[in-house]
Amino acid sequence: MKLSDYELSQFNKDGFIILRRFADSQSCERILDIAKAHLKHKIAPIETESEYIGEDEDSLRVTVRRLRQVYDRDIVFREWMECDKIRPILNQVLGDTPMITLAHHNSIMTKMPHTSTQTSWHQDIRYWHFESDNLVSIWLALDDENAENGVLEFIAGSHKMAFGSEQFEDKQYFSSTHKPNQELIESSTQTTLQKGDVVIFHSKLLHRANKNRTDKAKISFVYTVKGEKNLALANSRSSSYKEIILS
Ligand SMILES: O=C(O)CCC(=O)C(=O)O
Repeated sequence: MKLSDYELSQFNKDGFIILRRFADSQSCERILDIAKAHLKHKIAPIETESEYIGEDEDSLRVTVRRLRQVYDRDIVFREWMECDKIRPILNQVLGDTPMITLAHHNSIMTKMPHTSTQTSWHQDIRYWHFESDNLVSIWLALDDENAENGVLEFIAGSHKMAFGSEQFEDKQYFSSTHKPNQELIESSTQTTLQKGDVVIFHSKLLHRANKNRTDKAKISFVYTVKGEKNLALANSRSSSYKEIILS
């Protein structure tokens, strides 16, 4: 499967593209079953909400924000990340042979009802260390995602914009109180995803997500690929994990 010239130009312009019903329902269910078992037992390595927001949390009521390092957890996760169907599309958007980097997004991402927090505007590349920004993340909706349960929101075209350091606050979040940012934020797009939809988005694209205001956990899969020629910088976190070529 490949993107049409129009779809590719839309990706290049907007910095993201949605592939509707890309994964079948059975594959989503298989991933969900394993993910739920790992979430239930809080199997390490995990990121918790308290780590993420920098607050203490009652250890008995830890909210898992993401299961990390899923590639090495189960064949079901690996099969999704290495699936043949998406490789030609990744090749097109990267203009290079895709290579999975296990250092960063390699996760089952959760939004637990009420206890998960919102994620503020940010670019994923802020803590990543590569020679260039030629990386994309692949988000798979394992169930429906919408405004109520904290679907991703994007600022289309922001992957091509140059920003000054004054536009960011602590932890390199794009400030929503800085006046010149506000017009851009108002132009943001909120997606609606159904089970099996995939979003591919650029590592510099500004995005955010709300809390989950429903009573059901939202569980998604996200992993990152880079162009093969885009090398991770030596002695950084980005270079300290395995990479898998998707030729
Ligand atoms: O689901 C969310 O809260 C967004 C996650 C996200 O953007 C990230 O971890 O980079």
